[in-house]
This record gives sequence, structure tokens and C-alpha cells, in this order.
Amino acid sequence: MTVKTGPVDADVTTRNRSITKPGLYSILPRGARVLSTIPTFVKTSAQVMTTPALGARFTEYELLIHPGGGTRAPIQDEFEHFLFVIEGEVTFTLGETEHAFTQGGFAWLPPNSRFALHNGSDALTRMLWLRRRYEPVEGVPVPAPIVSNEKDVQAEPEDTYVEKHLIPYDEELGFDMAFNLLIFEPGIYFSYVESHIMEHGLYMLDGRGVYYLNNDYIEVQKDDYIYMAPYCPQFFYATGWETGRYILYKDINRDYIAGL
Ligand code: UGY
Ligand code: MN
Repeated sequence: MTVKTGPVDADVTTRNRSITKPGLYSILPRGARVLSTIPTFVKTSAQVMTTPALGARFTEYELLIHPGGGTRAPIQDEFEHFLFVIEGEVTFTLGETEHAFTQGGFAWLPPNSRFALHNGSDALTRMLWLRRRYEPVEGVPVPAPIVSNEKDVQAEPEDTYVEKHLIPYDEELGFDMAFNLLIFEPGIYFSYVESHIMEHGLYMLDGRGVYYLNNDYIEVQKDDYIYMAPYCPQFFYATGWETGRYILYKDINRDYIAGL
């Protein structure tokens, strides 16, 4: 008889920490995430964390790219893309140019960019991949692609914590998404409870803390994923001994008239 085991880091706590409250938020710990096969990739599994099935206006996956894996063929479509290396190495090809991505490497791509991913290393590579429909603004140019590493982006004070803006959306109105890295020393917390129209996709990169979400207090830790719907009241308090860091998607710089 073959005994089936769960994900390597699953334990009773992990199995019981998933929460989905449609219209408010969802928590997807790493040990609870189920693997999907995406036909545009080979030797790669996707953990599908947010899609319109949750009411979101974007999709966000964690890609697990095994050695020799990556895109089956270059991808070129009508979406804007954001890619971020959580762990490992990958060759990212944009047009004809190859970039060696290591941990923290990232790219923002406007619609119709042609790109490919290939894991030439002998270890697993874990990446975040977010897609959404770009919202053009008449008279405002569509920004050029960004290819960089978070280590090369300056951290600036923001509220009570510090933040890195991986996409310079405050300098260029053409960007309709933010990807910010928020950094909290233990004990640091927001100065107020936020409630806003913007959605969030949040990935805990390091540390731990307590997330307040619509009157629930939830302990979160490295590798947890949180989706926050518009107007979900939110507040974070960093706990533990390590610096806490999370990478956060947010829609910005546009008028909210869809549905009028
Ligand atoms: O910018 C933000 O909306 C951010 N402070 N929200 C969050 O981290 N939940
Ligand atoms: Mn927020």
C-alpha cells in the first residue's frame, strides 16, 4: 500500500489556517496550496492564489519551476505582467535579451511584451506571477518594461514602516499597478486601520505578524498569501524576532468608474 503524504510543510496548524471570506479576504498558507498545471509551461506547477473566481480583478500565481522547466514557448498576450523571484534562479528572456534572475529579481511588462522563463539551475525556482488587463489613459504613454532586482531599489519611510516601490508609479501615471515591498521591524504596526477601494495580493517573504482583516485577528507568517478585496479593513502588526517583509500588489492611478 502506498501511503500518501501531504505537502512537506503541512501540519495540523497549517492545514487549519486557510480562510476564505468572499468579498473580504482569503488566507492561503503555503502548506494548503494545491498544484495546477498551466499548459503554457513545462516542468512547472502553479499555485493559483487569486483569480476572478474570488471576485478579484487580477490573477496571481506562485510558479514552482523545476530544473529544466519554464515557458513552453515565449508568452505574448494582451495582459500586463509582473514577475518576482521568491527563491532560486531563472533565465528571463525579454524579446531577444536574456537576464539572469536571482532571488528578488523582478519584471513589469506592458501588454504585448514577448517573454520566456527557463530554469537552467539544478534547484527549484519559486516565482510570483501577476497578470491583469492594462487600463490605458488617453494621452498618457504606456511605460517601458522594467527589469531589475529589489536589492537595487531604495527603501523609503512610509507611514510607520519602510517601503520599496518596485514600480515607480508615483513618477509615471502610465502605471496602473503598484508592487511594493513593505519592511517592518518587530513591534512596528500601521498608524491607522486602512479601508480602501484598492485590492491587494500580499505574499509574506519573511517574518511573522498579526493581520487585522475586517474585525478578525489572524497570525500570519513567511510564505502565507493573502488576498484583500476592496474596502476590507486592514492593519498589520509585526511580531516575532525577525524583520518582517511582504510584497504587495495594489491597483493605482486610475478612476473607479467601471460599473457606472
Ligand atoms: O499601501 C497600502 O495600501 C498598504 N499599506 N496596505 C497594506 O499593507 N495592507
Ligand atoms: Mn492597503
